[in-house]
Amino acid sequence: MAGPRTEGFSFRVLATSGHARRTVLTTPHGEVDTPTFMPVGTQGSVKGLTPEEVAQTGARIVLGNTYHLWLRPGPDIVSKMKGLHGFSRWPHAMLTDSGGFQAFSLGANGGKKPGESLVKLDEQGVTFRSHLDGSKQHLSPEEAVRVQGLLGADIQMQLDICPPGDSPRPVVEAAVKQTTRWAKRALATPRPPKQALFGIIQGACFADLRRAHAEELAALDPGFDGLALGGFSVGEPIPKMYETLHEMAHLVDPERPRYLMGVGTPRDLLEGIDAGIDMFDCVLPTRNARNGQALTRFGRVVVKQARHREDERPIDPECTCPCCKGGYSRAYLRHLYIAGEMTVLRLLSVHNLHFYGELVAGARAAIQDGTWPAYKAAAIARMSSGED
Ligand code: PRF
Ligand code: ZN
Repeated sequence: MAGPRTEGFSFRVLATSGHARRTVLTTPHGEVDTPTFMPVGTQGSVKGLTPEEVAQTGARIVLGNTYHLWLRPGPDIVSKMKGLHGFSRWPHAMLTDSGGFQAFSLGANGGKKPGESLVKLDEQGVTFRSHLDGSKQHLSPEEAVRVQGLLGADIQMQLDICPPGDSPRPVVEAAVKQTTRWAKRALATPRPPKQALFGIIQGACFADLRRAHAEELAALDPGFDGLALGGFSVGEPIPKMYETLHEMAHLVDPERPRYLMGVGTPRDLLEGIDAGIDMFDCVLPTRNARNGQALTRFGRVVVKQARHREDERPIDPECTCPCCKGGYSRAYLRHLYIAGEMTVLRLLSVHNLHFYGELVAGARAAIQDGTWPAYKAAAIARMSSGED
């Protein structure tokens, strides 16, 4: 078996319930209790919030994006400013995504002429045009490690290939093989000490490809510090994602953290945890907040709706977040939203991240005290009750 890997990191499983796990991931910037949710700070900031506000939602690890920070302000500036931790003043753990996935989704809009083919893939890496100024950029597995080294997060992700959710099997097989070749190159590239590296399993909804890829990546030596599942929530039917997760996530090396990338809704988190996932990230809670949507134990509250015009209740009377506990009424939040005041976007972001934080904290407690199946069932039933 591949031995323990990066200095400053350790991983312990404290309790299990079925495939669900309660674990602790130790990083140079503190311990992360899992299952955990990582708020997304794409450009070095969780949109609208200060690091203190993010930490108050219960988050102890956030995600940054290599793609964005590489293009602006550039890794050399971030490095000179004491890395992403020093630059952004986030004191807890941090992970950066490798950039390939964002190059595919954003670089696709970076060209000067509409319809121009903008993202090119070859053995070396990904060539794309910056969505900021159209300039040509190239990202290789080695460059992704180098840039993430300068950014200095606790955890790096390898460069990978994420095919669209409806890709035929041969396309997915090619993406898996390419991702393995890049995994080896990423592991062979020197990186700063005390910086972990996670591998990424692809394979879309072909459970057999996923299982084989998980084994192949887990067998690499020197090994990855964690294994992620990429390529989910990219257009495939949601029940298919759940089915595939349940068929393979628990088979990913149990001695390493398992991270489901870019997923998802509260229901997705519950299903992912049940399948054996430890870590999640998604823009959904913060992006929906900025679109005026609060996520609650009872489902969504769309703040701009006329039915909230004279509603004195907070978003969720039982929520302990600064927005709900602070007594801000739905009527006031609706007014702010319609008037275009940014305060409401901050308040809803705080509420949504707090809700996600409570959801995973509740899952941790339930796994530990043996009530996980009941916790999951009750949370799902409540969310779909539509009651508010
Ligand atoms: N790969 C990487 N980042 C990602 C994904 C992926 O497949 C996804 C897919 N849900 C989100 N973010 N590197
Ligand atoms: Zn709240």
